Amino acid sequence: MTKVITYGTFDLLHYGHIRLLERAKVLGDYLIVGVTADDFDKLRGKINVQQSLMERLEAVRATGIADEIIIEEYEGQKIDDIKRYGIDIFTVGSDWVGKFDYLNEYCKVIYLERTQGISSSNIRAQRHEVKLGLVGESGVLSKIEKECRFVNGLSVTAVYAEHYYVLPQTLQKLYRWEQSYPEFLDSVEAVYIASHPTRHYRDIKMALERGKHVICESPVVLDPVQFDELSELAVKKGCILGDAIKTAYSTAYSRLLLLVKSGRIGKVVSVDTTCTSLSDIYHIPEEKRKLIWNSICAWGPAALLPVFQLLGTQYSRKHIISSFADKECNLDSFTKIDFLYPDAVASVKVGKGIKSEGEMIISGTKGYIYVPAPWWKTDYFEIRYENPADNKRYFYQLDGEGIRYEMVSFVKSIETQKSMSYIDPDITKAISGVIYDFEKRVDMDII
Ligand code: C2G
Repeated sequence: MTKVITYGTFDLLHYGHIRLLERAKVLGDYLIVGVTADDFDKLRGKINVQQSLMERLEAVRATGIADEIIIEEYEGQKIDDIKRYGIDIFTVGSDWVGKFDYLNEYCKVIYLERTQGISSSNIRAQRHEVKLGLVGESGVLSKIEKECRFVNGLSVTAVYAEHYYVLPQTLQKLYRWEQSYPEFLDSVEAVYIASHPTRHYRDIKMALERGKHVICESPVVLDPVQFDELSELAVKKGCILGDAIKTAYSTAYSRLLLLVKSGRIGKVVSVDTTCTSLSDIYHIPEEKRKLIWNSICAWGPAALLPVFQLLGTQYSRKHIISSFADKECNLDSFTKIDFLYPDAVASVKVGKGIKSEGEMIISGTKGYIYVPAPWWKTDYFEIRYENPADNKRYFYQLDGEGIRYEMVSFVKSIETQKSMSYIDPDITKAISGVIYDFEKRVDMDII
């Protein structure tokens, strides 16, 4: 019996795929089809895959062509599979000519002519393109605009800023100075809000009232009551309201969470995170202080995310300790927050007026996870045990700091009308609650 194997993503299965499978089948007597797992596709740069692994598996199975279907999950799996299944022929479309010649060492390699005129990305590109507007003056907007170029189904068409002169150069061409915010909103279908946190509530509310989908830099709002109000408005309007903490969308970070939750380090007893970016926060001209994001807003959401995702938002007590560059403007140069849970503790340190080691350490009863600086945009982490020989290292490619994955998630939520799942709304609300208490000086000491 001649056994043939082929692999693919098979997203939005089309006749090009089916012709490939049919011709692969007649190369032998038994055809195995390897369908790529979501993470493996992400790792090899295919971030716009529209269908889930289950949907793609089902589509291939429904063709009735494959005798067996497996999942391709890691680099190098093809060699394992060829040996494990006793494969005689590996085949793939001619767009891969030369890429798999190394498999000739294990079996015969045949490249089949690719079917011209159809591809999953063409099908995806024919989908409706969501017109995205960028709001605010933050430098992150340049990264958003650049990363959106990798995202199918989304295009940045306009920018709105209260202070045109601070807009990054690359965005000024999208700025229409004569346009009011309502007129800007009417020209787009969705907005990415990165205005100053004190403006988020107003900017989000106006967008939702006009039926626009929203993803907003965290903290989404500075008062948890406002978050409840905006969440209800989003549901009423059938709009998405997403929290844009990029860390949540990085593969390494999300895999790290899964490993911790699966008990790999035992019970989590302590979560420690530090995020700093030293800037000259003490000499900012008076008139510009309102434009600056203070330390707790700039870094608090990222630093708090793992605490709330691993220990929950129902802490027993917290203690905020802050040092201020300008108390009246709420401009903290350094803030440390300690949390006490019934059976765990957490500590976050953030600062734009200090420099420290931006690492994360998650301590457990069997071992701990160490994420080196900058942990919040990491592609690497270690699980460490008492016996160093048991330590394990993990690397997951991270393109664009996680922003493109965040925007793919946003577009998918808009298309499916399912809320974004990476950050639980309760966590978004808890983050705004901590910042609310910071501003009201609740549970706080000042140094
Ligand atoms: N294909 C084709 N004609 C098309 C489109 C795709 O013959 N118009 C072939 C591809 O060459 C591939 C298979 O159909 O052999 C699946 O294509 P994709 O789903 O795009 O996946 P791809 O990443 O190309 O799969 O590691 C090998 C890769 O996984 C190959």
